[in-house]
Amino acid sequence: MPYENLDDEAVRRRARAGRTPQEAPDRLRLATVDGRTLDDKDLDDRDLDDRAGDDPSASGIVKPLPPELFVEHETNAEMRWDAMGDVGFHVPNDRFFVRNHTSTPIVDAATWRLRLHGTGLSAPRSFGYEELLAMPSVTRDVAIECAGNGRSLFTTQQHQEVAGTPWRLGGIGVARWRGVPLATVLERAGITPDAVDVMARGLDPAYVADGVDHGRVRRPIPAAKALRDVILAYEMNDEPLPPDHGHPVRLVVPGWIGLASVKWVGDIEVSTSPLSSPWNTEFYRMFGDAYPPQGGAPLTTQGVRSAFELPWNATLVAGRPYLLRGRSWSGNGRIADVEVSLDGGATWQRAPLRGPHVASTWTRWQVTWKPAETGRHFLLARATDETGAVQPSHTTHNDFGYLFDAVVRHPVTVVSG
Ligand SMILES: Nc1nc2c(c(=O)[nH]1)N[C@H]1C(S)=C(S)[C@@H](COP(=O)(O)O)O[C@H]1N2
Ligand SMILES: [Mo]
Repeated sequence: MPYENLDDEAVRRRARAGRTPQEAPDRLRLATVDGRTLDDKDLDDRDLDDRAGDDPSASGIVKPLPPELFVEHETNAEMRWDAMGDVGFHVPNDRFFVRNHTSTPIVDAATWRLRLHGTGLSAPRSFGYEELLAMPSVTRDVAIECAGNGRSLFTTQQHQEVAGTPWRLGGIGVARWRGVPLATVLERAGITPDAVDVMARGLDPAYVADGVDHGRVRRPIPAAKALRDVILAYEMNDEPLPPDHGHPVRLVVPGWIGLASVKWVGDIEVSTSPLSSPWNTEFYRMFGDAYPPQGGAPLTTQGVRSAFELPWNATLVAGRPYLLRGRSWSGNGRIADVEVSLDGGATWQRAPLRGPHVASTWTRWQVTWKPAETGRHFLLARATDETGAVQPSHTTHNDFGYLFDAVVRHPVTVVSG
């Protein structure tokens, strides 16, 4: 018997076509097994949807941000997980989340140059766009995820205060990136054996917060990581990098917090002594009661996380079979195992994994569920990665709400048919 497929593309298209932009953010539709549709309840924590307003330029993001695909948070836009159902392994460019400290700059590739400098090079060197395109390229599927992804769950699930963009779980995407290995460019620029740090800097406007000018976004990574698997990407999902994602060239740093993947790279400093910036001293470290006063070590890899491809507080009908789908990922490597609980954590079942199963991306899974009892339920997914790291039931608090990796309690409401 065919299970209700919440991902059915045709159903979702019809649902979207029936909605006006105004009502779209809060009214989501699920198909039922016999093809009828059903209005979903409003999001119960709508105040998280910190929309920048109707002016498309207010966010500083260039691409359209239709509310059925994105939730805007000031200069940022998160992907809606419930819109991932009709999407395959890669997130299309027009749906990929955007995290901008300021605004998307328009950079002309024809006049752009990548400048390399610093004590860790035999001499300064620069490259043009066409020169990069002519170098041997690599193509690789990699997830980019914001260190703050899941931040709002510190508040909604653990009742703790945190500062920063209130992402739910949509601050992640997987794309196919093509570009030049950073190692190739560093070697052509004559990186010295004693180089320790490599710091790319963006061409977007300087980041000013609370009256302090922090300069342009930049953050060092160890030379060993830069030489291992970092890509200077100029293509995203077989298209030239779009403006919002770093045109003409960005870093893609597999497994690491999204911040490391600097967009709109203008210059790269290579140094024989450790480099620092506000992004590895003041931000993107753990501060709070559980951490030393100067903060924990600068953040590097992402943790283990899972999400259901469902509206938050979806409405389902008792007695009908549903196919529940989701994805899990880890900065440490492949996902080894996913367990799902459909009764708020009382019992768990293994969720069969489906599709590609590649490190530094996500793994898709699915379970079937025929809800019996009406009322509010919590769906939980708990992933384990190949290093044995498993999602905890609680994440230790930190002031900026980074790296929320706890099992998420996804609310759904079951109504009688
Ligand atoms: N130059 C520059 N690079 C940047 C940022 C930025 O604001 N400016 N944001 C970083 C952060 S915090 C994240 S999570 C990723 C987001 O990449 P995306 O917008 O392509 O999804 O870009 C990173 N690179
Ligand atoms: Mo981020």
